Amino acid sequence: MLELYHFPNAICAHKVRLALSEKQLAWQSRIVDDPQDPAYLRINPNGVVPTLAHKGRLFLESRIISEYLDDAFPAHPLLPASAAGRHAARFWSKQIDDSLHLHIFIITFAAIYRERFLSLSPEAMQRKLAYDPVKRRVTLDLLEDGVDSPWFAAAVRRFRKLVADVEQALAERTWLADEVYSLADTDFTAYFHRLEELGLGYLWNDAPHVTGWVARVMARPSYADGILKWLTPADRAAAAASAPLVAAAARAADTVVDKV
Ligand SMILES: N[C@@H](CCC(=O)N[C@@H](CS)C(=O)NCC(=O)O)C(=O)O
Repeated sequence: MLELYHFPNAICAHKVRLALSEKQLAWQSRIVDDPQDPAYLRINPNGVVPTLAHKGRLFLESRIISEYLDDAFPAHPLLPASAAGRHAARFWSKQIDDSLHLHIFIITFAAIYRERFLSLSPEAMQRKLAYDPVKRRVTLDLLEDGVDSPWFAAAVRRFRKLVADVEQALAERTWLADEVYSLADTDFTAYFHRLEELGLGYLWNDAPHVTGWVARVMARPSYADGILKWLTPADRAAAAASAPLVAAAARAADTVVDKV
């Protein structure tokens, strides 16, 4: 039996649950309350979700968990058949690990998690701060300045570039990597969902191919199954409450030019 250790509303978990749903796999949900709990750290020493358990082994890292699922369960393939198509799918998803994950963290933290962090005791806050020194610095800056932080402005501009790249790709093919739906589409569904729920859907107002793709991925049963059904009323309310402020800050940030 497949077991997924996850948070209901973590973007990395959205990615894997979308893949599980697209592949029509049965799995057992293991919700992680505290990723720093020693018992969980024995499962995932990085103290993050998701973790997949299968046949007595543990699999870390959302992108390659989804690839593992595709390798282990060939039905309903989620990588294109051609070598070029597989490269294209990996090219998109690699960008998440290279930079987009940090940028979506910046936007989500400024929008939602900052308030929760600020209400923690100093000890609890220390415990939750990332070990990674760069992410720690970014988090401290966001705690200080929220959406006024230059990190927030940089993240918005990174997503503006992503939308332009996706628009160009979708002018040439039906799905992100190829003519077939792939892991690039599952991974980016999670990102576009997060951008939209936090008020940044305006980024693709003038991008008709992106707008069409967003509508198509969100119409797939996997979107409801992998993302929507896991959101609590509190998650939805927090996103809805912050979206207008985030959207206004993002529109302002979009016009700022980085100093060199
Ligand atoms: N590269 C990792 C990143 C994992 C990650 O950062 N997960 C976040 C949620 S998306 C997490 O668990 N953060 C710890 C926390 O929120 O306490 C992956 O893709 O699996």
